[in-house]
Amino acid sequence: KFTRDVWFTERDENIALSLKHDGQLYKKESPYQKVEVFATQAYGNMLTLDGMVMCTQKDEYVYHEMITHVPMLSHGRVKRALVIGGGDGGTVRELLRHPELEEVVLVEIDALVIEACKLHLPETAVAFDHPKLKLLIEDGIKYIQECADSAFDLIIVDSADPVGPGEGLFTAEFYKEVYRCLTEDGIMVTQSESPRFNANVFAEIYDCYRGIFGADKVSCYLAAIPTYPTGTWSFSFSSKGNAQPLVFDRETAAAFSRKNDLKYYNEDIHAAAFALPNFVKQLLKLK
Ligand code: PUT
Repeated sequence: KFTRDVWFTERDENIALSLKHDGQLYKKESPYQKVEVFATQAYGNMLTLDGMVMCTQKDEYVYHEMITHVPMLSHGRVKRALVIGGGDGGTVRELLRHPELEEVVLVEIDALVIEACKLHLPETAVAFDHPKLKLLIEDGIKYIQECADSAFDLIIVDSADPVGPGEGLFTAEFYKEVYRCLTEDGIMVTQSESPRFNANVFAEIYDCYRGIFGADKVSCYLAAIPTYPTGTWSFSFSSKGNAQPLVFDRETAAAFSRKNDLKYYNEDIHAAAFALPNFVKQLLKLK
């Protein structure tokens, strides 16, 4: 019997990532971007924005556990957290596992991202009705400009890639506002692209964070995410005060990981994620 293979391909100028799929489950154009969901054979349903992979059912846990539990366990007393972007819901799902959090504000610009994920990635879009969550459909840049000083202990920039509506989330003006809105011991964490695939953007944004937070206050950590181009993905950890990513309670982290049956994060991964290969150190101009 003849069957035609159908592939989704995320393309750059000289590299591509392809996943075979059984069909497109969702396709709408919002004022900001093209929002699509494909039923991939290897990784389950997959959200893409303007042709770029945002998350898949089978590996989203890596990204969402690492962008949340590393800062939460490093700080230890986060009461108020802000997530900018993150309309798939995975980041707030993970944050809300921490009982010490009193409020999480999620600011997503595009209601269609939430709609697509509620329909087709129900495991990530699972916490939108949580009583501690305040969900706002608005521009994260405008929100942060109008946000009060020192309003949040943790700000997570869970952006798409730096094209389209995500572009403004990669500017010094934006990060200066984030700094202002953090409490004095607050932490900013961002997804900071791939040091292999997006080496120039990667190096530039770390220079930018250091200019705002101070050279010794910014760290990079890595995780293996198979459906992002090259599989090597990075996160930045910037501290306004004295919170340090490697000063955390290993027993608390281990117990948290066990209690929540996490699939990626544990106390060893937390520490090991900050060990950087030499090519990454060179990009970051570290010794
Ligand atoms: N928040 C999704 C990150 C995008 C990676 N390509």
